Amino acid sequence: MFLGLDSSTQSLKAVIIDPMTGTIVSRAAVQFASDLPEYPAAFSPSGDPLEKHADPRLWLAALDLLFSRLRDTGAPLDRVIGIGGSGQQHGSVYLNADAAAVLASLDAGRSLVDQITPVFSRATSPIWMDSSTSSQCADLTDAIGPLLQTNTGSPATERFTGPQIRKFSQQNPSAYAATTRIHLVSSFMASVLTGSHVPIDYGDGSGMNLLNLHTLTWDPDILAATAPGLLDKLPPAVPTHTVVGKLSGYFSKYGFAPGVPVVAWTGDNPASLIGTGAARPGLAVVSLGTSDTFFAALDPYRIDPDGCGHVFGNPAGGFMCLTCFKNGSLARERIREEAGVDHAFFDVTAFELTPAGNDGQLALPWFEAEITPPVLTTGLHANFDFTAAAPATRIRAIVEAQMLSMRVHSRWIGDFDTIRVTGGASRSNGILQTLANVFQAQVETIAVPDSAALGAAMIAAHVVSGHGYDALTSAFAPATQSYRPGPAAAPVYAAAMTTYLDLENSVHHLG
Ligand code: XUL
Repeated sequence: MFLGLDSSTQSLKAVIIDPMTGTIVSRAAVQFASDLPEYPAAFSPSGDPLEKHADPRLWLAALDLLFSRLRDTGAPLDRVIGIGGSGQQHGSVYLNADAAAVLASLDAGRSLVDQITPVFSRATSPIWMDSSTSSQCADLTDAIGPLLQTNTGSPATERFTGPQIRKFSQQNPSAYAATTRIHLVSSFMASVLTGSHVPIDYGDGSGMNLLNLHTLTWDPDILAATAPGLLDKLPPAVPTHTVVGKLSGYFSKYGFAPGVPVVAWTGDNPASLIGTGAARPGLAVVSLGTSDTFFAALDPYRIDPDGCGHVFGNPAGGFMCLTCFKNGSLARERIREEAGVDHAFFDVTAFELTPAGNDGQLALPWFEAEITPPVLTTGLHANFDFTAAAPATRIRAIVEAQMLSMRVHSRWIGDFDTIRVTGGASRSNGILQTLANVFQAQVETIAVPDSAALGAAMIAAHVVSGHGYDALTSAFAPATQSYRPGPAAAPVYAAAMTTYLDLENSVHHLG
């Protein structure tokens, strides 16, 4: 059996799969807001609303809590023979010179938080929701020019780890100097599991603006422009298909067998590429989570001419492309709550009460600074009187604008006949039918909503025991429902696209 973990923005999830029987044996989750409210998951240490950090003790406490829940509910942890994982992308963890010794001698009688807290050289971890590094991005663009995007797959990007490291090194040079190891959330979690500093995989490493995707090594010129002495602080970069260590004896208390291999952790989106069965080019995936993302395997390597999309390593080899929309499910939830309606109304009824195209009424819910397109002016931007409109009209205006934005900003990747959808909002018939109509593509849902944790378990099964991805996909990620595009909707959304672009451009001007 194989364990997949996903340390995301709002939760830590576990999935245990048994490829011999094709069954999901156990699932468990720790919800950060309700289970561990003492450790904030997204806050601003300085008060700047563009800054978003997490308390890294959260991830340690969540790991102990998740494993104790799995043990207490009788999950067969003793039969796990490989562990994989994924983390929210771009977030970084800063450790001092004592970290290696502390990780290597974890005492099962004490908690991870107690033991590891003293080795953080930075008390907080910037996460992917942070957009406070515009000036560091400008520095990197000035220093490296277009080669930054050509080589790393992304232009200088606020939430990416390189600009975040630069900001830390400028604002707190002594704490930066005391930092001997900088991990991503993914490699940090894998380091805790193995009790040693482990490498960063290409999938998540490409979300740093530091990894040269042509050489698959840290780019010396970009590192030099980012922060002093950075190479010595970074773990090596390796393919995702690498066993990075064995499970630390600390975790025996939860019932694990000794020495279980731990496979390199990757980013949540690269893991979802595997977990949705989209490792090969041809299928696109829309993940409707805290952020909405659109991604697909990419062959050959190419970059977004508009500079909004990214290229990451594909865990199965080669590359994937991704476009990220920050205002995803949290924005939808806020609109639903403000409208005073339940999920059934939001997911279904609102779409029955309103026509496709919403009579041209669109609204962009950019309550947080948006990533795609990059807009720092927060707020709701509508082309009609939003507050006076009926709840159903407001809901369709938001969902259609989100889907049209996805269509516009993923055009560089190409057209797809089939899109697979994952994440919490993939339960909404209204959203799925709208997606099918806007893209004029078949939309499929899959059996498991937590596709990142599933993908991590599939990666572990592939690397440790040689299970093929095709067989794993048919067993664990079959399509369960499909939505066909309505041909009558094609001209409606072709016209809506123009209306959408007018709205987006008008907000950009506020910019
Ligand atoms: C991707 C991104 C987000 C996070 C969410 O670039 O920033 O999707 O990975 O966890």
